Amino acid sequence: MGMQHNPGGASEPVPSELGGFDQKNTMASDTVPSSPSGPNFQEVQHQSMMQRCIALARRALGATAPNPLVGCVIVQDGQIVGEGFHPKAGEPHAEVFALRAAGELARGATLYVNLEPCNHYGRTPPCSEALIKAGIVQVVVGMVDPDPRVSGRGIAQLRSAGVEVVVGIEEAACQRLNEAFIHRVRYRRPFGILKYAMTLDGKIATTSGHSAWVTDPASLATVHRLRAVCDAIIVGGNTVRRDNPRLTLHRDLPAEKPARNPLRIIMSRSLQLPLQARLWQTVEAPTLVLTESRNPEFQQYLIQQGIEVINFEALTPAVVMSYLYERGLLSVLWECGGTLAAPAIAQGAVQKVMAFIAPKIVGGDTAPTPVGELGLTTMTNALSLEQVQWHTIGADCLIEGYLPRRLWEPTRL
Ligand code: AOF
Ligand code: ZN
Repeated sequence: MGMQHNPGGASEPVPSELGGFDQKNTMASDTVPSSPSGPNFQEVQHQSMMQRCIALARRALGATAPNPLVGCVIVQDGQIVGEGFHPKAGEPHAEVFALRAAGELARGATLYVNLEPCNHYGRTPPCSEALIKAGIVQVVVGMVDPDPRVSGRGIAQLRSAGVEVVVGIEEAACQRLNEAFIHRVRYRRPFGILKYAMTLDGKIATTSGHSAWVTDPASLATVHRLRAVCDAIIVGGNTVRRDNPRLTLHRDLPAEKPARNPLRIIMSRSLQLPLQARLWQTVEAPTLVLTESRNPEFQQYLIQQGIEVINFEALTPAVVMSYLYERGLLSVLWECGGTLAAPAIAQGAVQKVMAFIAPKIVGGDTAPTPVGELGLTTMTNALSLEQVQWHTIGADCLIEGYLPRRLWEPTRL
């Protein structure tokens, strides 16, 4: 006891999305609220420690696929005696790291974890049993695990062993942290984000195709941070031909947070792609080309440069998302132009939209726009985003929101 009460230490994520995608990347309170004065003391402590679990979990953002982001804190007599997070699939779960750190001090302690402890033998043994064995007497859980292998059974086992279990602390924040994992488990697809940058008059490039840069450097830095927390970026052949992008994080990330480049994916039916392109350099990040064109010479040319090529009968956004689910991806960032963005939306490959808007006007009747033909003829049919948030980034504005579920949720029979 005697530690400083600091419930406000929890960070306000800005912008908040995708695993609590966090611009400031600050750490939540590392102290347990002190002085048990008033009836809300315990609730404040629970919330504060759960926020700390979330902050710990975020340290592995972008590295855990197909597994969730999980952080864990163990508290004994008002002191944090152990904590940990899940670093990547195949490594121990967050609870195991926290138990190791706490050692004998776990006996009689309370354990906080943002996701229900597992109760199955997967890549690692069940955490519920480890908690019981270590003598944990109370477990505070952020949310029930949507994974059907667990889904309530971890909690039930703890309770049947006499452990007190509290469920649902900071539940909305825990769900947002793992929105990609929840989507993946529930719908057997990765979580899709469509990101684009446009001018105030709705153009993503000039009529001649020039697009560097629509937004200001602060927005670009935000995009790079977003890339770092996604498992893959998808573009179409047009983007490669017109923009010759690198799709990496470049150099603007802090040295203590080394860049983790996601898989760069090009969807190209025709395989009419340039011989020289920045995406063919795979030293910084891997490149995957998805196609339906049997062009053995060009495919061979790509493979020789370390690029993976996968052939499909019919290459569509829906088929690609199903394939990427099988590959174990949690989240996919669509950074394509309007021609690919439209079918991606129509086929349910996009759950969230992040639109950067720069206060610039470029005009041009034929200048490209972010979303191509959707077949909508009346404004009443427009796709209205839900849970919309606005952020200002320098002079730009970022609008983020979720596409209506009816677009992507499979209809139940
Ligand atoms: C994690 N990290 O800290 C917790 C998880 O294949 P496994 O054995 O790693 O099991 C993965 C499942 O374990 C995952 O889908 C989730 O249901 C549960 N909890 N997973 O990766 C953790 N606590
Ligand atoms: Zn576990």
